[in-house]
Amino acid sequence: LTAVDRHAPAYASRSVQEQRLWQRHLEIARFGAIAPAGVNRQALTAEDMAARAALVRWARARGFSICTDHIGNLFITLEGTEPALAPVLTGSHLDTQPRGGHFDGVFGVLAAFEVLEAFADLGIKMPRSVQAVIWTNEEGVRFAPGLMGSGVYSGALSLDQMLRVRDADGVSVAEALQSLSAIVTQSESGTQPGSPPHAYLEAHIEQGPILESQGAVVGIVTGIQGIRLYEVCVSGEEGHAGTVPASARRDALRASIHLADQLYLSLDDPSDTLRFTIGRFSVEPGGRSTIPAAVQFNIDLRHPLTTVLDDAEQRLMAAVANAANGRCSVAIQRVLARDPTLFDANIGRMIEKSAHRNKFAAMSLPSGAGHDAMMFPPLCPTGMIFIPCKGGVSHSVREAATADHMAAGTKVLADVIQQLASA
Ligand code: HGY
Ligand code: MN
Ligand code: MN
Repeated sequence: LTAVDRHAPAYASRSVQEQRLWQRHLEIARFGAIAPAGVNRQALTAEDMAARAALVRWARARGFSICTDHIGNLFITLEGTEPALAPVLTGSHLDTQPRGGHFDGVFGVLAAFEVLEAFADLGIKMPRSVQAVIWTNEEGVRFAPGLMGSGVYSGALSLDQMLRVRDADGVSVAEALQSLSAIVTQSESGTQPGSPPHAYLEAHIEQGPILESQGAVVGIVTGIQGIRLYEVCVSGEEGHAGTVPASARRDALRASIHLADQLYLSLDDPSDTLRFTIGRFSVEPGGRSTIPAAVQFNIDLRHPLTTVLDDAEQRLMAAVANAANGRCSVAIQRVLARDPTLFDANIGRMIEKSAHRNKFAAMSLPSGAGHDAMMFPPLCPTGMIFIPCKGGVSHSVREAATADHMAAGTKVLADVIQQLASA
């Protein structure tokens, strides 16, 4: 085949191997697997490191170069013929929710790696390097906030501040990162070239029911709704459950339940488009006969419009200020705020054309879920490719997707990347 043929847009997609992709998926699924289904592979734990180590082994076997940056993002590179050109980045995350599924994040990482393998199998060399990326701590379960690795990479979050974040056992991100050096030797690690990528693409399961209900295989993602994450701390005073009268109690749990109830009421949205979630609610010291001294809980707020998020934030802050007038003190910290993001229309068209060429039913849709991709529109043209997941279920052990849909999403990813890296 001539060089032109090799760069024929449909060329790369023909060399994506569904079975290889599915086998790698089954291998990664072992790291952090929980019985009888699902996975718990939280950021920078031994399970996360084991999954990263598998990717590094596979990358070394293919002769791809590997490096990390100071927040532990892992970059696997297929060198281009003109290394001075900004690379095309594609990837996602390996960390999961505590009772997560085997596809959220993983599919995007494995699709990115399969694309590198497909190019390498055919000896395709494009001007731009292509980097498959594993972003650190997208989920924000062990360490808050999520989107940490991509947030630091894109400059939206401070590296120093994130390195100091501690988990529930007091382990910092910096300490947890130390075990990464056993996987990627020092010579391979180091910060990435400062220049922004030429483009960023992410393949992901939809985590919603639209594609499946419409019979579509490929989702052309138009953008992601805005997201704001907060941490709330209510402080009271511990005491003996049997001796302290109600009139003298500073019961942090009672104050927190009242505040949470006020938040559910004031953030109720008749149009059901505002998404308000409290996912974690921890009580200290946690003795059955001790009056709670402190309660920590998170707030996850999302909506397609910034004006609605601003208004909701005002209502949220008013409820917190009102609760702070009680016997307990209340502190709230906004740990992440990302406006609604729009993806690149040109990349959207490339995704649509590839799906059409490969005869995959495709449709455009917005993303309700957050992704590392939301960090990139300020830096470079950005796009996402969705595939369906069963019943739209995600962040659950019931999450499921199929090998043929994974291969379809990966073929489209390969096509679009080949065009972007050849430009
Ligand atoms: O929370 C999210 O939207 C992402 O799945 N972590
Ligand atoms: Mn995800
Ligand atoms: Mn997720």
